[in-house]
Order: sequence, then structure tokens, then C-alpha cells
Amino acid sequence: MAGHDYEAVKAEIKKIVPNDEYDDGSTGPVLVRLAWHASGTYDKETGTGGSNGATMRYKIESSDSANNGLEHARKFLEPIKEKFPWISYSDLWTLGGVVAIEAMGGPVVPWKPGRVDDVDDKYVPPNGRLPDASQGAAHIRSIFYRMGFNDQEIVALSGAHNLGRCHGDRSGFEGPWVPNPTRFNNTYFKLLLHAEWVKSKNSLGNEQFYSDDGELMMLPTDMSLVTDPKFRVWVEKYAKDKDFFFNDFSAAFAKLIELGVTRGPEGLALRKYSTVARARL
Ligand code: HIF
Repeated sequence: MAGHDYEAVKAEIKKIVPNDEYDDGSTGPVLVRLAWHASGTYDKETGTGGSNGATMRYKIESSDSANNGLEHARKFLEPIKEKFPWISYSDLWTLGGVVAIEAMGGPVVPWKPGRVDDVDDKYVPPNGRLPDASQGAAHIRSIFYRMGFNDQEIVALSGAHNLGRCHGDRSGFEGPWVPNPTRFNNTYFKLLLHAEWVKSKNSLGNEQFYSDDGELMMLPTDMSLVTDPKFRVWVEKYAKDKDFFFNDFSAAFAKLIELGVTRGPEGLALRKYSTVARARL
């Protein structure tokens, strides 16, 4: 929005990414997960959910078990909201993911400001719209097609599991996907194709896949990207060509964080279901 210094906000977010007291020395991965979960509730048929509104501030959505652990990401961003009270949470959470990706060596993801926070919990999307990691390709497709993504975009987005780790107490899964989980590149795709993955129950009784030294993991949903032939084509391309992956990832993540954002003539997001706003469309 005119007059607001988004570069100053980005600089402050960049400063909080390195953090010796948090996971692998970085808040970056959990910031990326917050941006994605804030956006990934979108349903293209009804136009509900998505990043506009920052509805995860409301208990109905923050208490969806898929969002376990994201309170950390929201807390990391809170001092920045206090410093720049004019920025909406919905802009701040999506920008947090974008800045974190770049700070960890990933591509620049186009980001536009202007999202508007909802003022009550009237439009919180129902729980259960985010993916279930214990399932396979059909489930991933039904979740991401609902948001309007195709197979290529689904696989491109999946490269974000190059970042961070699973925490038993948050999701019931354990461990990182790659040896250096705070550096963004295409290692995830290379490992999917070239490491030996063995299915086994983790300490919480959930099935996941382990590398032979037991240090790395893949979720059942991750493995379906190589067992499903249509997904696998893209895994192979992204494993071979990092620049190609970065380009596709950047476009797909930019699309993800725009879900549910209907912009008016000046590019500002329209408040949800405002009859005046909708009549103007
Ligand atoms: Fe994740 N994801 N994700 N994810 N995710 C986890 C962690 C991260 C799925 C499940 C999980 C995407 C898609 C899917 C990140 C980013 C993205 C965890 C572990 C689970 C279980 C949570 C925990 O225990 O802390 C499933 C089933 C997905 C559909 C295939 C996106 C593409 C990969 C959209 C995406 O961007 C990030 C980053 C993390 C790491 C968070 C952390 O705290 O380190």
C-alpha cells in the first residue's frame, strides 16, 4: 500500500530467521509452513479459505491439529507486527514465508501487499482442509486440485520439504528430509529418487520412511511423488535442474499465497463477502 515501507518489514523478518535457540538454528522453516497453512485452506469452488483474513488468529483454525506448532511462527512474527502495526497479519504471515525462503538461499517469490484481516471468526474455513501426511497421491491431488493447482505445481511446491523437520509432538512424524534443512535447494528431489527408503513405524507408532542410516525421513505423501508416474516425471526434472525447480517453485508459491485474495482496482484485497466489493467485481 502506498506510503508503507515493506522493505523495512522485510529487513526485520530477515533478522529473526537465524535463531540459535530454535530448531537447527533457524525460524525459517516454520515461517514457511505458517505462510503455506494460512493459504492452503482455499477452496476454489466456494472461494472460501486462503491467506486473506489471517483467520488462523481464531481458535477454530489455530486448534486444527494440522496447525500444531505454528504458534511458534506466529510468536516469532509478533514483535514485527508491534513495530509495524499498519501491516495486516495476513500480509505479515505470507511475507514471513517469502523472506524466509530467500534468506535460506531459495528463489525470490513475488509477493503483493494489501491483504485485509478479518474482524471476527465468521469466515474461518472448516478444519480438515490441509493434507494428511499418512495418505498418498489421490489424497494430495484432491487437496491441491481443490486449491487450483496441477500436478507440476504440486511437485514444485513439494520441494519446500527441503526445509525443516517433523516434530513428533506436533504431527506424529519425526525427523528432517535432508541433511541441511535450513538451506533451500533441490536435495529433497535427489534424495527421493536416489536414497534407499525403508518403511517403518516411528516411536509414535506412525509409518514413515527412513534412510538407511535412519537420519533422514520421508512422509508417505512424499513417497507418493516417486511412486505415482505422473508426479515422478516432475521429480526427475527438478532433481536434475535446480534453476528449473527454483523458477517453478517461485511461481507456485506466489500462487499459493495469493489464494483467496480478490484484488480490487488498486490491487488491494477486498474484504471477504463484502456485498459492495463483490458488486464492483
Ligand atoms: Fe509440509 N509438513 N506438508 N509443506 N512443511 C510438515 C512440515 C513442513 C505435509 C505435511 C507436513 C507442504 C506440503 C505438505 C513445510 C512446507 C510445506 C510436517 C511436519 C508435516 C507432517 C510438521 C511438524 O511435525 O512440525 C503434507 C502432507 C503436505 C502435502 C503434500 C508444502 C509443499 C511441500 C505446500 C509446503 O510448502 C515446511 C517448511 C515444514 C517444516 C516445518 C518446521 O517446523 O520445520
